Amino acid sequence: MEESIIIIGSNGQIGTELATALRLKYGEKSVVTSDIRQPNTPSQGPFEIVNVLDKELLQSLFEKYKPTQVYLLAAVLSAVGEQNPKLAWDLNMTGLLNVLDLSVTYRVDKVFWPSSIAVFGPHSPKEETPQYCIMDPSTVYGLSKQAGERWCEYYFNKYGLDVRSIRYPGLISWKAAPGGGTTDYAIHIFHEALSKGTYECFLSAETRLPMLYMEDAIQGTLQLMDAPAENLTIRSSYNLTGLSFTPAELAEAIKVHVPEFSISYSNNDPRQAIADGWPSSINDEYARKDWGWNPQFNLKAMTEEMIKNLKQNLETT
Ligand code: VAH
Repeated sequence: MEESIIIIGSNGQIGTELATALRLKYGEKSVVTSDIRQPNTPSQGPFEIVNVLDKELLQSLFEKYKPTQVYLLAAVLSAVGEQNPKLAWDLNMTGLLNVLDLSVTYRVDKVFWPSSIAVFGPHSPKEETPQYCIMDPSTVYGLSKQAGERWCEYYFNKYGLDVRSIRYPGLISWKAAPGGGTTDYAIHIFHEALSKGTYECFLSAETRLPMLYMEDAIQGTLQLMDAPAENLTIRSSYNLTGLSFTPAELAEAIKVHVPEFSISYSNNDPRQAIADGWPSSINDEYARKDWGWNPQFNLKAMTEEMIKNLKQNLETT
């Protein structure tokens, strides 16, 4: 059967690259991108303006395209969410419930919704954080993702909706700007290393966080969505990671390419407290076992890719 895919929140860091990957896989006309405003660059396929909180408008999209797959990526991330907690809760939760409801009504085959390692908190195991453990998130973003995971599992068990989810760690990419998260330093640092030769990091030198290069994240998302439903043992959200590093380690990796690069550290940024409540590393054994997760990019390979592509961008702009 011809796939009809809707991506909600396609202008963001994940959506930009997921749209390209899905259009490559299913054809440009089969993938409808949508967001609250027009994308910065012309869409390579059908695009719709939508607000995930406007259920009627959202329903008109489901009516028009009768989607077989829906990817809900619209969200307020950790740092921005702390500046506007009610908006973060409303958009992240009501948005998800609107999409889950409509996906049941329109018998959507598969739904994807991103969770985050932000669901863990200060009492979660810090190293190799397991799939199941104490989760006491301290940000609105984290608790909205924790609640969202429970709703996804509920809609699977109660309505048989095949909704699938990944707890993304910090995502590193060069194609689209990050969306106001705590791990954004690991992207800003590359831009500043190449443009200024120096970067003031808002996290401390030894703040170790789980991360993932975007190419791995996109491939992993497609792998999960292609996996036979009967293989999936997790219907809340899968732990996933590719690597873990500290700002000091990332700076050393960058210096291999930008020898003159220097890093300094501000010590009063509110994002430090957010990062301190998150895992340093993640155990993603369930993803490896259930659907063959196998990330390709380590710190060296990711740094090479980021520097190479950002340098090309600087030369062509
Ligand atoms: C954030 N980039 O920093 C997101 C992510 C694990 C971090 O969820 O909020």
